[in-house]
Formats: sequence, C-alpha cells, structure tokens
Amino acid sequence: MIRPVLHGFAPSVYTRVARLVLAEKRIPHDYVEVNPFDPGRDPGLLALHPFARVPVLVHGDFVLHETAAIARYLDSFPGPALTPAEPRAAARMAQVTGIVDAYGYWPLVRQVYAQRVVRPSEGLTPDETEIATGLAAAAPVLATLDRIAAEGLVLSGAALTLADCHLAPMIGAFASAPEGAEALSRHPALARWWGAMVKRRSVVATAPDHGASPDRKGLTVARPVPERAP
Ligand SMILES: N[C@@H](CCC(=O)N[C@@H](CS)C(=O)NCC(=O)O)C(=O)O
Repeated sequence: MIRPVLHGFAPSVYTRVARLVLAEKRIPHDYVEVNPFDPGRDPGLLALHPFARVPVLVHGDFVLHETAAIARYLDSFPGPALTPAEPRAAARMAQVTGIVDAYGYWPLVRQVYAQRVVRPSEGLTPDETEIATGLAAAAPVLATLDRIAAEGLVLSGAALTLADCHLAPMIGAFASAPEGAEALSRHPALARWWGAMVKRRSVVATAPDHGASPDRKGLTVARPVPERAP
C-alpha cells in the first residue's frame, strides 16, 4: 500500500489534528516539515495548497488540504473507526469540527495561546488587548462545547471520534495559557474530557514543545479578516 505523506509544521495545531488521527489509526506514513508562515522558504507548499497552509496530505497522486477532510479520509484507512455509526453522534462530531474551525481556532490559538505563550517564549511582549478579545470570543465556544461534552454523544471520553482529534490540539494550546486553563476549569464536562484526553498515548506523543522556537513566529502574526470569516 502507498504510504500517505503528511506535510505539516510541528507547532501547528491543525497539523497535530492530522497527526492524532494517524496515531489513533496507527497508519504508517511519512512526514515532511514545512513552514507555512514563510512561503519563501518552502515554495513547494503553494503547489500543494493554494492558500499556503498546513496540513496537506499526499497519498499517491491524491493531494488533500483542509484538516477535517484529511481526518475523514484517514478514517477510511484500516484501524479503529473514528466516525460514529449513530447519526446523531456523527452529526455532533461534524458540529464540533465546524465550531472549532469557525469560532474556536482564532480566539483559542491565535489570540490567547499565541499572545500569552508563544510571544513571551520569543522574548516578545504579549498584546493584552488581543488576549482579552480572545478570551471574550472563547467564552461562547467553551460554553457550547461544554454542553456537547455533558450531553455525551461525543467528547465523552467513552469512544474516541474525529471530534476529539479536532478539538484536542486547540484546547491543549489554549489551556497552556493560565487564563485559558482557568476558563477551561469553569466548564466541568469539557475540563473532564480534556483531563482524560491528555493521558491518551496519541495526545502525549503529539504534544508540542512549548519552548522558544523562531519557527513559531508566524503564529503571532495577525491575519486579515478572511481567515476569521465563517
Ligand atoms: N482551513 C485550514 C486551516 C489550516 C491552518 O490555518 N493552518 C495554520 C497552521 S495551524 C497555517 O497554516 N497557518 C499559516 C498562515 O496563517 O499563514 C484547515 O482546516 O486545514
């Protein structure tokens, strides 16, 4: 069988989603590190991804970008099924993925985590206004995910789904900021879910290094509005 190749960036939360799925499914694969924040350094990225983001999955002549699509494709490989058979659980899984992409990534990762954790690790001063704005935008995201976790169709800790894989890297980054950890602790079902997730072998194996790395600089660069549009 042709081995899939994941093109990703080590500090990228979206790359970690794909890596979690690969790990949970135990899919033999190859990995190519590319820095999406420096397209000049990796001109090949634009050939694979018209928006120069990561991750990209290459499987033979099939090239796929968009993390949710990559995760679904990988779930068709042999290994434990990460998509529930039960329609309501499957719909909740897709809902969590949509919430993460449309409303979660920017405040949790690019505002709170990037400013509070990444910038200081690079010797830069965090933008407190960005952090406050991110925490405010994160509040309804956390509340919604907490209700979903409490309901128990997904994010239950019982059976892993693609929802767990899509959300875990975002919550992990967010909770590495003290304000993020505090906000998470006020959402008991979600906090309980995260408490179980951090112990999973795949989550431990894909944990990012929070130490200083010049390669993470781009994470703190503000992006214009289209990134945030639904
Ligand atoms: N919609 C894309 C988003 C991927 C994404 O934003 N990845 C980030 C890294 S976590 C990236 O490549 N950022 C580069 C940039 O913002 O220029 C997906 O679902 O894969």
